[in-house]
Amino acid sequence: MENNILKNRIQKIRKELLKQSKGAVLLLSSKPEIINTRDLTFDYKQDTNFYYFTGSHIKNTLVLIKANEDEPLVLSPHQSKEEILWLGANESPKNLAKKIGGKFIECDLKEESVFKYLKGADTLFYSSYEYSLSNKIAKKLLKENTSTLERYKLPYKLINQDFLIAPLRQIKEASEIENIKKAVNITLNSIKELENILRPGLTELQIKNFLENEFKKQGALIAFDTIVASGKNAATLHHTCSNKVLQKGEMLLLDLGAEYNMYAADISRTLPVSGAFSPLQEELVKGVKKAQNAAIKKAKSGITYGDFQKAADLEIIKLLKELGILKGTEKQILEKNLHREYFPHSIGHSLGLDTHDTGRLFKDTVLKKNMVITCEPGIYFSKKIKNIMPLGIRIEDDILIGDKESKVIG
Ligand SMILES: [Mn+2]
Repeated sequence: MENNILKNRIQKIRKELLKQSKGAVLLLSSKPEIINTRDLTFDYKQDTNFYYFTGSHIKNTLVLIKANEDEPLVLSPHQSKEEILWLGANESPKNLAKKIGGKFIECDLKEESVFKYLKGADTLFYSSYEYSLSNKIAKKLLKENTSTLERYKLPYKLINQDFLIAPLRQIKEASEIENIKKAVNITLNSIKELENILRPGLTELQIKNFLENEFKKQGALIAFDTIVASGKNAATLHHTCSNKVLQKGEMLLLDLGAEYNMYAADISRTLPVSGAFSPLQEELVKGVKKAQNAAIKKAKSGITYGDFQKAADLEIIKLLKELGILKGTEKQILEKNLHREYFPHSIGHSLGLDTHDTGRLFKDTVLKKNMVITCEPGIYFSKKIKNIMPLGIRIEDDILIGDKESKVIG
């Protein structure tokens, strides 16, 4: 990543820190490795707030950005020869400091050692990730009473850093949009490849492996565990992929995303296992697609997330009425939320370095230019209703909010 982009972000966040207090400090920490079993760890993905300001995959490192100091501090311990032999040389913290216009300080990262660099600060923006060093330091401070902290000139106001950073991360820069676009296109290509081989007799797990292998062939990673659900399994929103064999006439629900340069895609499709939908399946899929189109058409800068959701809700309600499942006026159904039984999740979320990106969308959140969000209406029947066998349909695309309209990415 270009150094200027990083330096720019750091200066922007310093301005936000200054609005809080001259003594405000943002404490970013690299993600600790998490043990899976015994001495083996899970796949490593850098803490996304840390990455946003450093563009670095370095481990065991803290970065302190202070409101009243130009240069961020990079604190990192000495790496022993043995550590380097087993784990490779940590990306040099000295280079990282240079890259972001900061100062490198060798530090064992013990809490008391870090406190030295927090002296004089009154407000600490810490990481909400409980295993992170940033969070542990905040917890240690929280154990002390305010007067003790004031006496030792340590931060006594502790705030979750997401509140500070999310508004910045929610508005995507050009390079970020490019990365998301690449992730989306890799995901869509993989689905196309699957369509060429999709047939009854395959298992859900075989399909999951096929799709995830396609991501890797195209140079991407997997943003989140791929959901492959066929037939009635699709009525379970986060179905765990199984050895179930796909049957003729069933539908297949996919929810998947490639990760490219740390950025995620998040796409869902509902496909006919045998190549063509039945008339009833087609009616349902078209209804969900209509809901998606209505929401996409509504989405633009200045519109609330609530209105974006409502546009999709109204179409899903129309469909449920046509099917004879719900009765009453659209207004009544909407007010009583009767359609939620069949469309129980929200219409979308922010997308970026995290699949569920920082910056939660609430009913009254106003959409802004260059936000990237998902648009994913669905309809689910967990038991037979009328002539509909248990099934689930979800269609999800990623959209870029503009001033006058939103655009589907990909
Ligand atoms: Mn999603």
